[in-house]
This record gives sequence, C-alpha cells and structure tokens, in this order.
Amino acid sequence: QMMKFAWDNYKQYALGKNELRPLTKNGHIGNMFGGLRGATVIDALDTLYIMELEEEFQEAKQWVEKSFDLNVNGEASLFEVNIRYIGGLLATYYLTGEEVFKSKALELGEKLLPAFNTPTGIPRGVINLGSGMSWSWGWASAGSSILAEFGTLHLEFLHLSELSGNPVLCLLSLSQVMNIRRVLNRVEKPQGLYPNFLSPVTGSWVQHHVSIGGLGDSFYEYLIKSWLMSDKRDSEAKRMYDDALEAIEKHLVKKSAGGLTYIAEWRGGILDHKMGHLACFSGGMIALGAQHAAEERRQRHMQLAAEITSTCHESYARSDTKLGPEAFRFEAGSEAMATRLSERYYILRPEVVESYMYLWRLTHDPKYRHWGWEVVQALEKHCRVEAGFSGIRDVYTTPPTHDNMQQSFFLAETLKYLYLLFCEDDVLSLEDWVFNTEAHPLPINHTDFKA
Ligand code: DMJ
Repeated sequence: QMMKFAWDNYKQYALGKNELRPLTKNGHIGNMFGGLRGATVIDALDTLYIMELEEEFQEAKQWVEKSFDLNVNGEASLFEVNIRYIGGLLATYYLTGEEVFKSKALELGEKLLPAFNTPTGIPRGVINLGSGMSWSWGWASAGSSILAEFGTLHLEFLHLSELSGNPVLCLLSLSQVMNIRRVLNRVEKPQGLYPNFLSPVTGSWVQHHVSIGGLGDSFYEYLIKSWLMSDKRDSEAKRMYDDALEAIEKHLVKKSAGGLTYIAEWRGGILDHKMGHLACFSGGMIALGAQHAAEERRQRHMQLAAEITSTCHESYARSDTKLGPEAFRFEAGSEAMATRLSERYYILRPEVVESYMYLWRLTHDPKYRHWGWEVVQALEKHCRVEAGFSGIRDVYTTPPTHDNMQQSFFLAETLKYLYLLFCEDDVLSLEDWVFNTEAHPLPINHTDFKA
C-alpha cells in the first residue's frame, strides 16, 4: 500500500522526471544522472514486480519501452547511474526475462566504459554520457576518485560482461573491474585500512580519511557480495573483505560509555566518534559475511552485527519522530544522537531497515520485525504527505518540516527491504540473490564464473 501510494503519486505528478516533489506536486530532475530521466521508474521496477503490483509494473515497463532515452549528453555520476539504472535494469531483466531491460542495461553500460580511460584505469567520478569525457568531482580532494564509487561497480559489470553478446564489451567490462582490484591490492594500506580518496593518475591515496559510512561504505559491501555472487569462488574478494573487516574491528569499532557499539571514522590516525546513517548498512553486511566464517569468527561477527544494528535502532528510538538522523555522535552526555543542526535530517534512507531485514532473515529474532514496524509507523506519521512521501528536516521536532523530496531509493530500497522483512524467507532468498547497493537483486552463480 505504501509502495502503491509512492508510485501512484510519482506517476501522476512526475512521471519521466527523476524524483517526485510531493509537496509542490511536480517533478525534480537534478544533476546526478547526466540527462537520463526516470530514475524513480527504473529504481521502482523490481520492487513493483516482487510486490505483484502488476498494473503499476506495466506502467513502469511501458515508460521504459516508449520514453527511456539513452541518447543524452550531460554529466552523470558513474556510481549513481551504475547502481540505480544499470542495477535496476539488470535486476528487472533477471526477474522477468524481458529483453528490453537487458538491452537498455547493455547500451547504458557501454556508455560508461570511457570513464575508465585514466592512467591507472581507476575511473573518475563524473562522465559525460554523450562525449565520454570524464573528470573528478570538484569537491573531491586533488582530483581523486572515491573508494565507494569506483569500488561499487563489480557486481553490475560482471553481469554486463556475462550478458553481453559483444566480445569487446564483455572483455572490457570484466577487465576494468578486475583492474580496480589489482590497483587496490598493490597500494599500501595504512594499518590495513582503505582510505576514501585515491588518485586515478598515480594510484596512491590522496587523503587518509577512512569510513564505513559515506565515501567508503559500498566498497566493503561489494567485496563480500562479489564472493557470494560468484558462488564463493571469487576468493580474492573474500580475502580482501576479511582483511578489511579485521582492520576495521581493530581500529574503528568502539563501545560508548553507555555501552553502545559503533564504528568510528578515522582521519589520519585520529578517531571521529561519529556514525552516519549510511554506515548503518554495515550491521546487515557483517551478518551476511558472518554466515560463511568459521564458528568463533561467525559468533563474533554476528554479535558485532547485532550490536551495530541495535545502536542504529537507538539513533531512531532516541528521536521524537522515531526516525534516525543523517549522522549521530558519541560524545560526553549525548550518545547515538545528532549534535549538529546540519545532521538532524532524514531523507527516507534505507540503511537501518536494510540491516533489520538481514538480521531478521539470519536470526529470526522477532525484535527486528518490531523495529521495522516502528519505522513503518513513523514513516506513515511523519513522512506521508498528501501526494507521496517526503524526507524531513529535523528528526527531533514534531510535527516535522518536510523537504519536498521523495527519493528514488525510497522505492528501490526502503520499501523493498521493509516488504522483505515481513515476507517468507524464500522471497528473493539470500541463497539465490545478492542485492546491489541500491537493493536491486542480482542472481548468484547463474552461469559459470571465471575471474
Ligand atoms: C543509495 O543510493 C545507496 O544505498 C547507496 O549505496 C548509498 N546511498 C543511498 C541511500 O541512502
């Protein structure tokens, strides 16, 4: 019902734009997707499909067939286009078998390849989808590329490579992502940690900021999921994940005075006792990775995953709206709460319910369903407006002020993970599917994997 409401309003007021503005009842285009349109359509497709919202799925599919134009000429985020568009199209192709989704994914994938033309092969963050020219984000220090961006291509590019009938595209997409691994394996890592900024020219780190939240997050996620997606054959990815997690456990995992476990950020050896909402995906990731470890490690990691997820739940429980802030800190007198005005907002992000979904599936502890239901109630109470769902500007104020944006990841991720939390385990079973970082399911081992 929430998904139908979000979709119906997007369709009515913003179809073909990237997102719905639910207060002003119009569409938002933004500048992340280089002239591509319909981000919400592509992100919503597989969620509509698995929820059996058939009429709505057909509406979305028709838009892809008739109106989704790939001949655009703007500056796009390589990462965002990959996780939302390529991920959404690939997942819908695998779920439905309908060729249109595969051919659009391949066509778009080909347009992203020039981003890898750098001295190291580490792609830059921004690409012009028309000319193929690429460059780094203006805000990224010294022309660097971002770990979470170039480290979050592997799952989709492997599938593009496997699906492509074109031997050049097949070889290119595979060799590009395998080369990223090579560069990362070669470079020295401070205390085993991966900093967030790397030069695509020299292949060395540009700044020593480490975070399992924004700028780093999905790099770690794609290591463990690459191994799972290969049906546990990609042992290099597993080794990299294990080593990275060991360094994180050793240097970043902390316990607050009030007994809350959290993962701090690291700036050149100095800890910043802060967790972003984005970092809350890590409870689910660590639980997923723990399933395949030896017993002692499995227990330790399951406990860590549960503790982090519980801390993220606290960040929701300690707010007046029962939704969590963009970032929360652990300081004297204040734990798991935002202490800065600029960090109090909630933009319909999925990471906390994502971890509830994994922890539920892997433990069947009913508290994860209770916590998920609390989120459903809070979304209904504070984020539902007349024409859709909106983010809010301050989770500590009721009634909240709305930000007038229904993010596409709300339909791709937040609502999908909530749905899966209350489904039987065999709906998109974790044995058969891995979710890309935008919650688009990709099949495990559907063909022979060779890397
Ligand atoms: C999503 O686009 C993806 O989950 C990404 O990895 C991080 N941020 C957003 C949602 O918060």
